[in-house]
Amino acid sequence: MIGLVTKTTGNGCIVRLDLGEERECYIKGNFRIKGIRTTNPVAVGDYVKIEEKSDGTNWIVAIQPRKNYIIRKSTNLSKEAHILAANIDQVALLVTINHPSTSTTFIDRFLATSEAYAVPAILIFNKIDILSADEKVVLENLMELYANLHYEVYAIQANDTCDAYVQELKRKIFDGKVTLLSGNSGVGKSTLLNTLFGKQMTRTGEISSSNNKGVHTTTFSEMYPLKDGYVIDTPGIKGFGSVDMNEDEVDHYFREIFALSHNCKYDDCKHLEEPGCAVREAVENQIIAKSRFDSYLSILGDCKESKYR
Ligand SMILES: Nc1nc2c(ncn2[C@@H]2O[C@H](COP(=O)(O)OP(=O)(O)OP(=O)(O)O)[C@@H](O)[C@H]2O)c(=O)[nH]1
Ligand SMILES: [Mg+2]
Ligand SMILES: [Zn+2]
Repeated sequence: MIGLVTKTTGNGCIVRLDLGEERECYIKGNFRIKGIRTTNPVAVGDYVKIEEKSDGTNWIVAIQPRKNYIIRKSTNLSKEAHILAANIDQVALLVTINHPSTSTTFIDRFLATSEAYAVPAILIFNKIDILSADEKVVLENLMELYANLHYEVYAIQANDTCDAYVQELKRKIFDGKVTLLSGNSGVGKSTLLNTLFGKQMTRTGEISSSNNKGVHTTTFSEMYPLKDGYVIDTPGIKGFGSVDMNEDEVDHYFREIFALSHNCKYDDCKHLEEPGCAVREAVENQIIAKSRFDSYLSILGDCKESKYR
């Protein structure tokens, strides 16, 4: 039997069969990906072959080849990675200007990673109902910045069941696709999921008043079937470890930087100190946003660091 992994638990997973029947399965054997150590061999979104034993237990015996997968590297030096999900069509990144505040570095790292995986990203600004006047200006500027880079951008109130944009997401953007919801803890991923389904599918949590951050309410990825398509709720992430990017390919994943890099004097320009750098000139002339260039530099810095580690 072939089924779809919709949830991973401590030592097994839930597998959904063709007709919607769900079975709890154990994992048999070693399915690790060559070259990277992962904490979970089987991920939400995987298509797997299962076998039922005579004692009634179900076992995953094989994983179908993955179209793609998104990993999160652990921040310590162990180099272990966690597969957030497999076989996804698009990622929806939820961000908030405040309560909690999402940094532009985080947004840009996420977008760069999705470019590297060639998975389309949608940027959703949430909690627009609780923005101050100043924060609204920040919102407008950021929406304009990313829309100009040709990202699909939305501003929503996830806990409002009547929000027109939430309904649009449901009808036009999420239907017929496998969408991964991602973002920092507390930005409202689970809230959006509940609103999309019109009922409480999963638990949501408060924002800590002491540090203005989420409290990691969702702890495992889980996939929920829409009329046609799936939405995957994931635990909040702090950082999104870049895939192993080479120093000289980081600029490929920043659309506007890549476009201008062809005008740099040197083919292998990294846009640091090189003479005749069209990218730095564009930053100075505010054609490229300083925040984007800073994010580029921060990923480049990481590449250097891991090279000497
Ligand atoms: N005012 C306001 N509050 C919201 C909105 N969306 C979510 N919240 C609140 O924000 C808090 C956190 O929401 P969650 O949905 O649990 O956040 P999450 O992203 O799933 O967090 P983790 O599971 O920890 O990663 C809850 O108290 C929600 O009610 C919104 O649009 N406006
Ligand atoms: Mg959650
Ligand atoms: Zn350059």
